[in-house]
Amino acid sequence: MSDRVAVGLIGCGFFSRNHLHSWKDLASAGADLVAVCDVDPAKAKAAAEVFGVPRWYSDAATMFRDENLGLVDIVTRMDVHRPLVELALGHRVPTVVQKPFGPDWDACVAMVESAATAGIFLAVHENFRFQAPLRKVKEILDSKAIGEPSWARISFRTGYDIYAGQPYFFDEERFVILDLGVHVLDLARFFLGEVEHVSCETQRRNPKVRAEDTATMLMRHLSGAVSVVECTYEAHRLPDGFPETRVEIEGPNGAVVAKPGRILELTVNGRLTESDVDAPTLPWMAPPWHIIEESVFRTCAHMLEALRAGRDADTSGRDNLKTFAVCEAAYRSAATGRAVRPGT
Ligand code: NAD
Ligand code: 89Y
Repeated sequence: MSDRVAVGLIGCGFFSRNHLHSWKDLASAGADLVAVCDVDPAKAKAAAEVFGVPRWYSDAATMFRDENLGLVDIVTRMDVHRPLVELALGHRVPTVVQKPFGPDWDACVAMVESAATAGIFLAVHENFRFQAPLRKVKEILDSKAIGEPSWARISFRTGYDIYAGQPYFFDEERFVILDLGVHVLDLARFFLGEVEHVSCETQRRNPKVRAEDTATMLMRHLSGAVSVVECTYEAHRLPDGFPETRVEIEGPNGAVVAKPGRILELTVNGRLTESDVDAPTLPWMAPPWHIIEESVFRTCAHMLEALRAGRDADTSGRDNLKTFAVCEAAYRSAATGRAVRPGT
C-alpha cells in the first residue's frame, strides 16, 4: 500500500459532516479524501464544495469504477449498508460502515462472510467506545485499580430533541435498541466482556414514534459480572446529559463512575478522587455534540491506523456481530419475556 490512503465517503446527510471533518483533519496522518457520493446530487456537490473534495458522485458504482480508493467510509442509514458494502468488497476496497451495522442479523452475517471470503478489511464505525471519558474508564479497568468488575450500570437517558436532526426515527420498525442499544451494549461488552444472557423490557413512551423508544436490559456476563444497561429518548428531566453515557462500574477494591459533565469519580480502597475528563475540542466541534464529534475523529483515526498496520479494527465487522447478537437477543427477550443467550 502506498503511504497515502485515498478515501471515498458515501452518504452526505445529517451525520456526515463529522466524518468529512475527520477525514480532512486526518490528511496529516495520510488520508486523502478524494471523493464523496450521495444519491442526492445536491448533497454530494455541497459536501464536495464545503470540504474541498476533488470529485463528487451520485452513484456509488460509478465512484468505485472511476476512483482508485484505498478506503471507503459508508455513512448512510442501515437499510443500504449491505448492498454498498458488497459493492465495495466487489471492488476490493477496505470498508468502514456506520452503526447500526445492518437492519437485521442475516444482513450483518452476510457482510462479515463476504469480507472474510474476499480477505478485505471491514469495520463498523462504533464510536462510543472511543469517547474520551469512556477510554479513561477502560484504562482504569485495565489497570486493575478497582479489581475485576463485578457490577455495572450503563445508561443513556435523554429527552433532547433528536428527531429534529434525525426525523427518520419516527418511522423505524425497530428503534432505540438498534440506534442507541448498539452503543451501550457495545460498551457493556467493552467493559465487562461477552454476554451470557440478557433480559429486556421495551417501551414505546412517545406515541408519535412507531417502535420502542426505551429499553431496560439486565445482563449476566461470561465473567459472572452483572450489568444494567438502559437507553431512552423519553427521559424528560434536568439536567439532561445528552449525548453522554453515564457509566458506573464496581469491583472488589472500588468503583469508577463517569458522569455527564465529563466528571470521572474513582474510588479505590475507600479513597475518592474526581477528575475532569472532557474531550479536547477541534475548531469544528461544539457542545453538546463535541463528545461524539471527537469520538468520530478518534474512530476514523483508529480505522486508518488499523488498516495501515494490516490488522482488524477493534470494532471489526466480526467484533460488531457480537454486539448485534446481543441487540437481537434483547429484542427476543422483550418479545418472549425470557432471558435470551446471544446467538441462539
Ligand atoms: P441521513 O438520512 O441524514 O443521511 C444519509 C444519506 O445517505 C442521505 O443523504 C441519503 O441521500 C444518502 N444515501 C442513501 N442511500 C444512498 C446510496 N445508495 N448511495 C449514496 N448515498 C445514499 O442519515 P444520518 O442521520 O446522517 O445517519 C447516517 C448513519 O449514521 C446512520 O446509520 C445513523 O445511525 C448513523 N449515526 C451515527 C451516529 C454516531 O454517533 N455513531 C450519530 C448519528 C447517526
Ligand atoms: O443516533 C444517535 C447516535 O448514534 O448517537 C447519537 C445519536 O445521533 C442521537 O442520540
